[in-house]
Amino acid sequence: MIDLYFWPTPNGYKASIMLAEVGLLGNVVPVDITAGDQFKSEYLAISPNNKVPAIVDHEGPGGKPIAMFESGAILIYLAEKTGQLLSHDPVVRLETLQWLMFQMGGLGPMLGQAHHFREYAPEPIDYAIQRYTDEAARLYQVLEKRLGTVEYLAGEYSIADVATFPWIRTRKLHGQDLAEYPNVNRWYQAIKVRSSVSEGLSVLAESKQWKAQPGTPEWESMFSSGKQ
Ligand SMILES: N[C@@H](CCC(=O)N[C@@H](CS)C(=O)NCC(=O)O)C(=O)O
Repeated sequence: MIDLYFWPTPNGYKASIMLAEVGLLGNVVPVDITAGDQFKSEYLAISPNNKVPAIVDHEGPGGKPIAMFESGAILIYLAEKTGQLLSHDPVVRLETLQWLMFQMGGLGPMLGQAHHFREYAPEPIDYAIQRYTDEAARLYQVLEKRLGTVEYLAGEYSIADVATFPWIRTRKLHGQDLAEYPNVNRWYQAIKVRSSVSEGLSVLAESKQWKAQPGTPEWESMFSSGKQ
């Protein structure tokens, strides 16, 4: 049994989609990041960086419980545990890990900044909006070029796609339009129709309409510094 500590956000969906893909989606523990749940000591014991997602696998390595944070590590863990979505072919495996790291180290953080400065900053800062929207467009072009040569990021469907898909879903928030990226659009539509993806996206659907406007307690919970 695996507990998923979750809130419906792009990083959260990586874990819920992956658990659905490998048939292990079960107990979901809501971590309401708009209410400050991520700073509670019992959650920090599992996820010391106060972010979602996290998992606790009660049957981890050696049959012992293990807690995991960082979505990329969670995806690798679940892929290795189940033998799914991370090829045993050494070259495909390395392709998968490269594109997973591209998502973790580049696409996610930069799109997150674009989203932040476009939607959440207390006052508009033109330089930041321009910089991160341009960087989002540049990263989309990297994906566009790659997906013009392969069906999925590592050639076959893998954890690299699971990590990337939820961020492309929120493209309007970082100022991008799939009409400008036909290869990304083809890839996106192919993943969107997977039943496991729908299952992963349905987790805590009732909590999805959260808002975090500046000046609200929700915004404070997510963006004020020095919380820990
Ligand atoms: N590198 C982390 C990033 C996770 C992350 O940024 N999660 C956001 C939601 S998408 C969060 O929990 N924010 C709450 C906060 O920062 O207090 C991962 O990939 O797991």
